[in-house]
Amino acid sequence: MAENKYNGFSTRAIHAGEETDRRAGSTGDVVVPLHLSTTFIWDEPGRAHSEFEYIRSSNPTRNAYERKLAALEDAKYAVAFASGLAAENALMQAVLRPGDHVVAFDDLYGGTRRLLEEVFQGLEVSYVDLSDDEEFDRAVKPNTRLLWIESPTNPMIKVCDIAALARKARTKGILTVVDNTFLSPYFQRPLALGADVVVHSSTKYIGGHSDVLGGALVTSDEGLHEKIRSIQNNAGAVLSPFDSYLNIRGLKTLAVRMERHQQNALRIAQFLSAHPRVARVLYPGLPDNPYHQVVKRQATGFGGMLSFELEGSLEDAKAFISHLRLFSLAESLGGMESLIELPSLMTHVGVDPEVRRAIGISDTLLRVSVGLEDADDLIDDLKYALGD
Ligand code: P1T
Repeated sequence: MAENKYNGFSTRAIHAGEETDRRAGSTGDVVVPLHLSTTFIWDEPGRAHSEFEYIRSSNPTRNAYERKLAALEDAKYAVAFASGLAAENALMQAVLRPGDHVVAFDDLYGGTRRLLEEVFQGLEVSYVDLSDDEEFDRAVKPNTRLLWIESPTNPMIKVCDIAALARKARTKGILTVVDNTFLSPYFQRPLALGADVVVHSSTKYIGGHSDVLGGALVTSDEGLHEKIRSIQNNAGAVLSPFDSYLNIRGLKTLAVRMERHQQNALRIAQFLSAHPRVARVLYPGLPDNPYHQVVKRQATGFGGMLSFELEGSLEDAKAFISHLRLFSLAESLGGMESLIELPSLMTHVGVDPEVRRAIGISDTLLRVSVGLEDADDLIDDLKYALGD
């Protein structure tokens, strides 16, 4: 299903999945059209006119988006869902049964934890620091079915050795899933590192403009793909045609956006590292970051997400935020505009305070989604809010 005839990432991002129909009588669209029809005619009962019957099962715009995303992850199949969590939910339904055990990175998006704990009751979940892959060996049990990785993690920007973990999991018959939201397929392709499935919240870098909610599951495992496709169709959390259209549009500029996100993030990380009011900066692009080498090995870039800890108290962190003029205080990430948030009171407020503390999410930890503005303006804004 994925088209492999183009080698370069941007060439594939722009062309894969939506070749122009040059047959006589076709309109010759250069851009895949937005198909809104919910239903399609049949020539006679039992004989549909085309491969399309009903929008939930299949839609030309969504199919084109799925083909493009699969091509970018070097995968055979991609399935597009209405949100990242809808995609995660479908994957859990496809592979997990009550009594199964999951090993997950201890630092995960809060919503993923809620799904594992509150929606899928009857699971056993061990949250461990997978940046040390021996923690995985210690956590595995006879009933372990799934290894759930985010790398880098949200919000502590920790990294694990995906290939080493996937190899260990495979020898034990455990499926490896990697949430690739933070680096996107431009910087990291987990299937090539041995993972079985990739999860995306396409709400972030894939959409890229903070205006479309979506998620996806990407795999080259045909059996798993069939199960996921069946759940998508039967449970119904599909991505709409318009949102598919927007994601196609987003993917075309992914490479140039990710490069600029990264350039800006590095400038900001360097600035913050040298500032006396900043206790520590978590960004693997800094050469002294503990994950710098592993990211260099398994990815082609460090991305646009960073976190940092201010010296002082929660009140100091709130005062700092209140003086920012360019960074918006908001959840989510991956859009054009720079965002900042306080995980302990925002994205991760639902995580048990004890667990938060153990992971390192302190009251003054700030997470930044570095946008595409001019780095000098972003740094000026930080300087002002830091009181320089
Ligand atoms: O919001 P949704 O599209 O359902 O995706 C959930 C999700 C999954 N995985 C990761 C790594 C995520 O960061 C998210 C959503 N995260 C935020 C909204 C946030 O501010 O971190």
